[in-house]
Amino acid sequence: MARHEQISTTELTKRLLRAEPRALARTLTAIERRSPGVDALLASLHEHTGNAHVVGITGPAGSGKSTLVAALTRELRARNRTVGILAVDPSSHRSGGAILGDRIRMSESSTDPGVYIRSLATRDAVGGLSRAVLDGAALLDAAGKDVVIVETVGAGQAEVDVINVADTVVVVSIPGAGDHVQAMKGGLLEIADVHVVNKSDRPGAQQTAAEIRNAISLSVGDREGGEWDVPVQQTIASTGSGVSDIVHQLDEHLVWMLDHGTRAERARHNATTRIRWAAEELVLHHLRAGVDSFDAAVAEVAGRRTDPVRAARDLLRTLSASLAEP
Ligand SMILES: Nc1nc2c(ncn2[C@@H]2O[C@H](COP(=O)(O)OP(=O)(O)OP(=O)(O)O)[C@@H](O)[C@H]2O)c(=O)[nH]1
Ligand SMILES: [Mg+2]
Repeated sequence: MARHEQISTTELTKRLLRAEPRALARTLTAIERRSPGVDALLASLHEHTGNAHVVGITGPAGSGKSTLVAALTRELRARNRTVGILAVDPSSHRSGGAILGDRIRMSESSTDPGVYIRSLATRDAVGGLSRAVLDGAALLDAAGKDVVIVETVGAGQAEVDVINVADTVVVVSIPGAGDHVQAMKGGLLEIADVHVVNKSDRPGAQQTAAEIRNAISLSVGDREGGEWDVPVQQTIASTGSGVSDIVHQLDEHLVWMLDHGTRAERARHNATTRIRWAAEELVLHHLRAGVDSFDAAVAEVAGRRTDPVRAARDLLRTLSASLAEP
């Protein structure tokens, strides 16, 4: 790496650790694009991570997630906690992040240096987005945010993957969405640490909350002692009603995880995922960069002069040789 680049990485790291908004914005863009140099930057930040409470908020489009995030942010700021927010927009044709930004901007948080908000989108495959979210959350963690909130529209497996980066997963439902409760089974229902029935100013909120409680007990069975008791909380995010209860439940969940070793378990899960992605990327990059040797291997295997496993081993051997270079 060139000397001036090294200096700028050090300087940028300092600014990031001070949570300077421009440095954060620049780095999040680099994370989205997976620009060269971003790995070195993240490497220098890694030792400063692991302190934030990462909260994932998911649920159907329009269920009030952004409104809830804005209300939660107000509650957290009232408790003097700093907040980083990533609004994930997998398709990028919607503007969830922008809407969330508007809500925050309309509120007191707009000029508050204790709040940093950014939407994340990437045209890459879902794995790419998950990785950007993990890296983005780590960045805001290193920047000293006490709570990092990730908002994502929950529809399928892709969102389950994205939200898995969180310490605490909040799933938002709305009244009268019986189909939604059905659809959650085998996915969001089980990964929720806190269920929220938002728009509880509408009819049927109590019934929806009861349906969710019922679905939880059916899927999990009778909880034995030592298991987190998933709360189902009704809120009206637009007025803030019930939101301080959510903050309380988030705190309780964090304490529970620390007491039960679950947080360390999630940290290991997180580390496993990140190592795998990094290794896969190195291998794929190597295979793409070495098109010639890859083509040669294809010819050898097709010509029955070698077999696929031996060819793969040979390719990986040259990879490890190239990694060993300074
Ligand atoms: N009646 C009622 N409306 C609400 C409540 N919370 C949010 N809304 C409204 O619901 C609409 C959608 O809110 P958002 O916060 O943008 O919902 P979202 O889930 O973030 O939407 P996407 O990010 O687009 O998926 C807005 O018009 C909000 O004002 C609530 O508790 N009650
Ligand atoms: Mg939204």
